[in-house]
Amino acid sequence: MTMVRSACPLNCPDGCAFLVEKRENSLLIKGDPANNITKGFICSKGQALGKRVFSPDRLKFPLLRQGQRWERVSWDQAYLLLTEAIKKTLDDVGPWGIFHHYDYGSNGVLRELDQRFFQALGGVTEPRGSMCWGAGYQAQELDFGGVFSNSWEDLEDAKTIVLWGRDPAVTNVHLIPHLLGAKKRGARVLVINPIRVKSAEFADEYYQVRPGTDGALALGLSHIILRERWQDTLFIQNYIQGFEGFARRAKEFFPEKVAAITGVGVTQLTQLARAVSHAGPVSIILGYGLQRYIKGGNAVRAIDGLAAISGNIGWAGAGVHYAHQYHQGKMNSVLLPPERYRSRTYPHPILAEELLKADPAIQLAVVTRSNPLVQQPNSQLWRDLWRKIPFKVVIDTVLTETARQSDLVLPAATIFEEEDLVKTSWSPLIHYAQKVLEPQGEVQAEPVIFTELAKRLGIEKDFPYASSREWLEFVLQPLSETYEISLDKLAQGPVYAPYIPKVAWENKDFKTPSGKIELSSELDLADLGEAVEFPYHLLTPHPGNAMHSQFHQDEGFKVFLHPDLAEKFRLNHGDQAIVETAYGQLVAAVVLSEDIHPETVVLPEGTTSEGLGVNQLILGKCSDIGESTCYYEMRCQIRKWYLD
Ligand SMILES: Nc1nc2c(c(=O)[nH]1)N[C@H]1C(S)=C(S)[C@@H](COP(=O)(O)OP(=O)(O)OC[C@H]3O[C@@H](n4cnc5c(=O)[nH]c(N)nc54)[C@H](O)[C@@H]3O)O[C@H]1N2
Ligand SMILES: Nc1nc2c(c(=O)[nH]1)N[C@H]1C(S)=C(S)[C@@H](COP(=O)(O)OP(=O)(O)OC[C@H]3O[C@@H](n4cnc5c(=O)[nH]c(N)nc54)[C@H](O)[C@@H]3O)O[C@H]1N2
Ligand code: SF4
Ligand SMILES: [Mo]
Repeated sequence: MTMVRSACPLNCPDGCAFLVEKRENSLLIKGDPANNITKGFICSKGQALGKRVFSPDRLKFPLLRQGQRWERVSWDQAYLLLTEAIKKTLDDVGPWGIFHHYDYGSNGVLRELDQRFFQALGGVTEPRGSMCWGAGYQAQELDFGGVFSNSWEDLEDAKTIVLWGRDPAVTNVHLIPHLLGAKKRGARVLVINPIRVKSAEFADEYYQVRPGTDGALALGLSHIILRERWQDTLFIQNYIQGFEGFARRAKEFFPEKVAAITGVGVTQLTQLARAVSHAGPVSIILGYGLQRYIKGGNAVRAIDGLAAISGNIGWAGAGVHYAHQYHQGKMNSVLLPPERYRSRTYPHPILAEELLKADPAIQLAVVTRSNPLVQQPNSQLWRDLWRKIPFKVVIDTVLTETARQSDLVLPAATIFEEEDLVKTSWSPLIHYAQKVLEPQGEVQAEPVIFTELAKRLGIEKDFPYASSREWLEFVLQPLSETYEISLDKLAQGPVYAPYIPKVAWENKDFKTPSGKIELSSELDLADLGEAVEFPYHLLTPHPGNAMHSQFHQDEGFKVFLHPDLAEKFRLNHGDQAIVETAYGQLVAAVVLSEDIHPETVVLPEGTTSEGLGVNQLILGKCSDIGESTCYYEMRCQIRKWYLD
């Protein structure tokens, strides 16, 4: 049987190398055993992608809503309906009357042609900021002038590895062999998380921090390091701007005060400060969880500062690993240059609220590679918005909840039905995902959909390529000219991008205005205050066997509670509990776990088969930096559900 090379398109840091075998009515997907990162292993979500191609949920034909039911329509009818809606909106109020919502439901580079299409219309209404990582991302841009991390193999040079708000055993499994490799070579792994997460099983130390207090923790550790003169003075002199201000701020964070804020005891704080300053090189692997708070950007800046004053930036085995942007500018982008269009943008966290009062009002919404009615905060407001917008169109591979509430649904090809390139912001690999099988039913590849729409609207000159192959050659052109990385070469297997160094910032050429690491003196950190009505922190982290709303949790919601907290409310394992916030409530089955912080309620995100998600509990709020969504800045109350 022939195996075709492909790659995982899911929004996951690992970007696995797939070998795919086409069978009758199924695809067998294996991790490439020869690939140094994938190492022959893929997770259940990757395996499920093969089943999804043929699943009964799969969208195969364009569908038009007719009252309460869906009617199958031809592509010609679908294109006509959508282009008429676009033309009418352009005539009535101009391009800002069109709303385009997209996120990263697929890592394929040609999936970004959706944005190009709306840019070619002159720029429509779209989100800005982030549903995901924006606060930390922009924090690192302020501190270092860019977001870069040492390579995965480099972890084996680390002596201490801090998994700070990240649980690679769930969200980044291919990092685990590198962590275990480092351990074998004598490194110690420390975990800082309000939950004793799965990765804590192989860690040497676990620090249970109160949610939202990592900034205070980092400044408290900096306080001890500076008080004990454990800092790296030479590194500070040469490479840091703003050290005095940072030190002044850290001085306010006495260990006793920090212990009260974070819940991490003074002895543990000293132990941690000693590890960061004495047991280097230290690699801090940051998750995105700790920046999903109102002061999340400043928290990441405080952690960057801690790493910097202890001299842990720019060396083998060191660094604050958040993500990497090495691919940026290396390939041709399918987006149009910014001077070609003028969009109207609103921040992700308050998008629904802003769109409800936008002038001109939204007449047409188009959703691609995302499921905002489930994944955005303020679910109820999104439903209000959806009812108000006259015509809504979704392009997806399955009938999502957003699609179910829309008017026209266009079926998109999966990664296996049309070729694409895949890269991620963690992995160093560039993959060529080749076509494995003909599209199911009448599904169309997105390059075809947007080219057809462009032709019908007279903007075809911005869609000059006749096939995905030609688009991919355009994207790869700089790489094939400089490094001979062509599609033919990638067809032999993924390539380790030659421009990605092992060590980030090795030359200490920080891209900030001063050329140095720029620390802030005004770090504005969380003030937890008293929350009487809703006393518990509500965390809605990523689910183990699902990717956000993809791959349903048929058994319904589960809420994880510390037994001490459960006892207060006479809740036992398996009971139904009502989780209530200032925004909404839902019912979930109780799971008791000693691993959870006792003041914290954990309700992993995902969706039920009815299309409900945890964001019916979450109010959208903007982070301090980066206009990111503060999903975890939420308090709740719990009680028993007595009705059976
Ligand atoms: N299985 C699975 N894997 C995924 C995804 C998925 O949905 N499912 N999603 C992918 C995507 S889009 C992303 S962005 C990444 C995200 O990957 P991660 O950043 O690793 O995952 P998250 O679930 O977002 O949250 C990370 C961790 O933050 C912790 N946390 C929450 N609040 C705090 C806090 O205040 N302080 C500290 N120190 N820790 C805190 C949570 O307990 C959780 O363990 O995962 C990717 N991988
Ligand atoms: N409460 C809470 N909410 C959260 C988070 C949290 O931790 N807690 N995490 C946030 C984070 S980190 C993220 S990244 C967002 C994710 O938000 P979304 O990206 O909206 O989440 P998904 O459920 O993964 O939806 C992606 C959609 O893309 C579709 N898709 C897949 N491939 C293709 C393709 O090739 N073409 C097209 N057109 N569609 C495709 C999938 O079928 C799916 O419906 O959610 C955020 N929401
Ligand atoms: S979701 Fe991540 S770990 Fe799973 S197969 Fe895809 S890239 Fe690999
Ligand atoms: Mo994300």
